Amino acid sequence: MNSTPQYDALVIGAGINGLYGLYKMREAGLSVRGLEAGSGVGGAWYWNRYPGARLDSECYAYTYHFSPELIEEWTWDEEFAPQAKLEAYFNYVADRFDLKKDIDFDTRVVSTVWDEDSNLWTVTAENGRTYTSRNVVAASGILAAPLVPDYAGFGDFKGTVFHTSRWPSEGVDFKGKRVAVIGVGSTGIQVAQTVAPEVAQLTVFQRTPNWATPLNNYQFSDARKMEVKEKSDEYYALTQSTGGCFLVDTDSRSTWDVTPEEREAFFEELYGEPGLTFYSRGFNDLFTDKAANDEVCKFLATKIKARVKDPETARKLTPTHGFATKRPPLETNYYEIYNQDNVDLVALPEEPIVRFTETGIETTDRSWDFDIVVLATGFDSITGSFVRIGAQGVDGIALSDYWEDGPKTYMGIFVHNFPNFFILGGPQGVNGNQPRCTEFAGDWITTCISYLKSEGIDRIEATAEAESVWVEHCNELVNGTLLRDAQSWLWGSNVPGKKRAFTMYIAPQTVYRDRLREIEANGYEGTELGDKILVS
Ligand code: NA7
Repeated sequence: MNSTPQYDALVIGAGINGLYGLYKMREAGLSVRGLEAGSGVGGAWYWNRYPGARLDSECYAYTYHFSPELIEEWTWDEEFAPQAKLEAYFNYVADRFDLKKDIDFDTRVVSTVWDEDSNLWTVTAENGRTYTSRNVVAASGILAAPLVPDYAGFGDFKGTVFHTSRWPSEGVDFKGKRVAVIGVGSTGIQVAQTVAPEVAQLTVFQRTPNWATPLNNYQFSDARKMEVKEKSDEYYALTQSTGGCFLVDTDSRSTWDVTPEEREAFFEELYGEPGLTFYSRGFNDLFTDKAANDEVCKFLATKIKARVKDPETARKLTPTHGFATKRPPLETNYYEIYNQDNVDLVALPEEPIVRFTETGIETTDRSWDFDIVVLATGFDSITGSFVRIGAQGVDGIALSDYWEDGPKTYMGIFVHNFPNFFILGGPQGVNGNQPRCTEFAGDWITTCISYLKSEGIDRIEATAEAESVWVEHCNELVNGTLLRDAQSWLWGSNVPGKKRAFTMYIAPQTVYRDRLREIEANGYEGTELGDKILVS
């Protein structure tokens, strides 16, 4: 193979992470091309256009901080932006920095093959386009590979079925329709609470109830619109100081440092605050002390009982797992929809789906006719989209096989056996408020690739030892918390047949960033740097 690549780097994915990576690498003078399966930019905010799709992190703390001009020019209207506003934002960014000319859209990568002789990747898309590159930056997203359950009779249903992350851009008319929503994660809850007022009948199929807390969104006054721009540096500094890159951090007190009355008052205060505050500003033992976590659950169970009139429905809606051991959804009047006569809840563990029929769905106890079935069933999370790009590393080893027992990475960026393959926003690395976490990782990867190029080094690979130490560290961290017993997509337990393995790094991002700085300062310790000279 000719060892002169077309590109220094190919960035797979033009979502939040990929767009940023592309921008940074181009600014650094690298030749770089973006490959995107969709027809537009925005990633999650391009694909997830279902009714009610909305951010649950504060938008001004979630989006990019790299350009003061961008912050000045763009105006947020409310605390938690809806999908259309976010898609518009990412288009604005892409146009403002002229990124689209460097992206191939409608280009779903299906094969990414390493050649050991030339130290190059050959990347092939479903549409037949082929590229060669010295480096691949996989930014395909942790919630990007949709999970569609395999129900008996699924193909017989004559109504319309949509997975929430493959939503038609022209929208769907729910008015007066008989609708099923399967799944009650963040997405299912957003869909159900949004369509409930207009449908003829809504039936929500729930496998596991979740602890949803109020989003408490609010519209910005003109003064507030200006304030979020003016304070952007202050907000940014906050996101860089907290564990999850959110605006708030864990309370310094334990649950037991306060009286029961003070505790109740604190929970009540958090319940009235916007967004993920309830868990990101909770007591410091929320994730380590079961009894402490139980106190939160008791408080939230009381709220469900108070908001849902039918005690049996309230019981079904009340989870048994610890608060935030699964990612907690945010809601707006979600619990109240069950007080409507035309809304039903089906608890699947008590009444499983038997089959789809031509006209609807049958459970063990009942059957319904539906016009529309919404699959809010989530994703082959964290690893799914990375495996689906068909990466084959040294000696043709497939990433899907290498990760069969769970993801193995060094710092969530490198994978042993996969030289010059960088993950931006994947397993075992960045975790929390994604854009704010990945900005640092994107800068770091850009510096690394630029360094390799300037030094004429054409190969970098994590050592097996560094990788196994990191994987072990990630596992140790989770084993010290209540997350260790969770049934959640963080463990892959939502995907039938997927081996249970923890996929994330859960120490504070401040610690993560320090470690990356250290690795860079020590000449990329934990990796082997090749000594071949680049052919120019
Ligand atoms: P989630 O959070 O994975 O939620 C998916 C939901 O679908 C969840 O309630 C699942 O139940 C349910 N599910 C999955 N498979 C089935 C089958 N076969 N039958 C019935 N129910 C099923 O995905 P979301 O899209 O809601 O949210 C993803 C993230 O996006 C979210 O956390 C935020 O970070 C934003 P389970 O709980 O697995 O029993």
